Amino acid sequence: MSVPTAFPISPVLETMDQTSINTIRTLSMDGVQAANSGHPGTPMAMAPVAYCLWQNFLRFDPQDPVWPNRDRFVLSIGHASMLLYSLLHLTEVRAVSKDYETLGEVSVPLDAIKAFRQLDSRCPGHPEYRWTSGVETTTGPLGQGVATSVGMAIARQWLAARYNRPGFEDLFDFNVYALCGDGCMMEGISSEAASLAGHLRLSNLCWIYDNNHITIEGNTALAFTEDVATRFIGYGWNVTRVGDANDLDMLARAFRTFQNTKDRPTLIIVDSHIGYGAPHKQDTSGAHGEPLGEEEIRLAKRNYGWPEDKKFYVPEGVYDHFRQGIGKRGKELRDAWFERIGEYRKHYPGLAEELFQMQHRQLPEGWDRDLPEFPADPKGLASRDSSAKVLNAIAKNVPWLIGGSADLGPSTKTRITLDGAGDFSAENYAGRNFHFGIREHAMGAILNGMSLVKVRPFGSGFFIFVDYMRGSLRLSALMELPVIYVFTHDSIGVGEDGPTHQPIEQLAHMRSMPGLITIRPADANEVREAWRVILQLYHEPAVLVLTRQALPTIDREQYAPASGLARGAYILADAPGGDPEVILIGTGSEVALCLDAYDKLSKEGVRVRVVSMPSWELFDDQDRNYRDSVLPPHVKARVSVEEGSDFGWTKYTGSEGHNICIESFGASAPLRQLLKKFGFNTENVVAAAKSQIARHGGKQ
Ligand SMILES: Cc1ncc(C[n+]2csc(CCOP(=O)(O)OP(=O)(O)O)c2C)c(N)n1
Ligand SMILES: [Mg+2]
Repeated sequence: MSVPTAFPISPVLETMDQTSINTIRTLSMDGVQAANSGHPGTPMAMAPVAYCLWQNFLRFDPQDPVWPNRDRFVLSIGHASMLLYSLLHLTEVRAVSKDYETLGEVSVPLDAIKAFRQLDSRCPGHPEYRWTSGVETTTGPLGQGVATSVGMAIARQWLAARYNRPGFEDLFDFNVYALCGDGCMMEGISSEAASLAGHLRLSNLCWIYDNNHITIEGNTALAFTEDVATRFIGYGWNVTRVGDANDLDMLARAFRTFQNTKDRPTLIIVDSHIGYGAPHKQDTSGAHGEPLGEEEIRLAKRNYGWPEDKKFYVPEGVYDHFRQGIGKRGKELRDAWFERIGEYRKHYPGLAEELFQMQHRQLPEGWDRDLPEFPADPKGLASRDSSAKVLNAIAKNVPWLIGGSADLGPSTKTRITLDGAGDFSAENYAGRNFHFGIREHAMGAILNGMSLVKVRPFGSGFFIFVDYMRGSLRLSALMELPVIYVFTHDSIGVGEDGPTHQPIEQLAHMRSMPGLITIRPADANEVREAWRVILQLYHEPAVLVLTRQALPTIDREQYAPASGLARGAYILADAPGGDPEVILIGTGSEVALCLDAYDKLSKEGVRVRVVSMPSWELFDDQDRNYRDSVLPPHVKARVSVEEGSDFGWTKYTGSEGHNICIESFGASAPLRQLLKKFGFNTENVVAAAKSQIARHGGKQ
């Protein structure tokens, strides 16, 4: 643990560069100290890097932090949040409303920094998108930020390919910078994302790696000795080094190298000293996760040539210095861009309108006009197949609906087959079909990044592999991004592939996540309605859960229309007079089974209601009257039928209800055998219904 003998001693503050850097450092230290929690060391070390980038390179207008062609800055080391908050404060970034209006006030006032990590402060523990204007994406789970930055870079390439036109070649030319650390580098998601970024030759992407050799447990020698540079060269990246985080000239050179590299992403490896300037904590994990302490702060400030007793001190001229740098440059670029977009609108009114709608998360007029109707058909089709038809009908009218799969497109049927849709690749950034490779976790984060740039992305895979992407999916929900996840092979219905491929607890898992809408449609027409709902989501990601096997297309003349899906659950078939003695509740492939049982029971004179319940979340959102009309509280005899865990079902069936479910892992066998083994047959549903009626005292 070497502590440099000489710190930059500057009794008179040397230059505005140095003063600004030290302001970032000391604000960060003071914020963490006041909160008595947080991570001071990395902001202290990386302040010059962030300063150099923001002040000299970033094309970002603090007055309008949502300008579409701004460069993106992602703080993948979310624990170093004070670094970002200091920058947002010093550059006087303005707050933006949920409707994308720039408000007059600043996003991060000094009081917010003083209230770092306190309830309702604009400076929460980790940067939160939507909560603090200027935060481009929520970070904290290491690796997510860098992976998300790949999605942003991809979306920019796609926007450029579609919307940049002769005379407007630079309409979209923004760069994406992400600051990461050892933790991000160790997380597998960064490898997945970097591999894809290299493959796609995303030259607008720059990761800056804080190579400080320190993580929480101590020196990285404990667990991380790989050669990161060689690894990234292997991915096809341009790799450059800056041997000293304080060397502004070398940093500037590295950023210029990035800007001049036109055929691949760039990794800048920066050697830094965590806790720079703190005499007892520098280069130790002690600088990572706890406040420095009053005395250490005093000594560090002395080393910086800073007034030792001043807290949250912003020397005169610092705000103005930032105004003259990033502020002036950003505003000029932003204003010029809006002038250009006015011109663009004259030349390309259609494209300009698309951009406007996309950037405001609106849908084009008539977006749903080609949605198919599916005729009743006892043989039916798999919901993945009906979904393919619906997806394509929408993709025809929503040009920025783009996405793909983690190497399972032929199985998930998510290919956009329209003429000219094409494949997104390094040679064709205009393609609408994406190949994420077998990288589910990164796919989720990349979808988030794409959504943050406001295209409408979808990603697909086998439902079981949602386990591989939970971290990024959770961030979709936390950030309230309308990302679309299409998951097929949704149950033991996959048959022979066996328990490794048969989801059991995944539905419960999805339903337990706040802010996520999960829909498991029962037939082709419910699939259409599911997509209709999903496209109109504004603040929620959706998980569409589909079958591999065929599902009968329900006769909607006989039973209720599929539009009931929008309310989450609806009465599909009812007892005479709407007065059931037992309710069967099914989802997805099990709804047909409920209808069979309904037929049988009705013939025996039992008064049955069948409720199709494709989405718990949509149902829970309905008013009490509606919910009670579907599941009348006095009807206690209830049976749920779902090929998965019963976890949570008692919410609808009551503790005295019956849940036909699967409480173990599945098994490898043809579906017919599995249905028998796990009891998914009409006899079982009928028997459960009768025993429920008996249990609850017969006719009710
Ligand atoms: C996925 C994930 N795992 C664990 C953590 C907890 N954590 C926060 S910071 C950190 C160490 C990070 O080390 P590094 O990235 O080198 O940052 P530095 O300490 O150098 O700032 C860990 C393990 C986390 N935030 N995210
Ligand atoms: Mg580190």
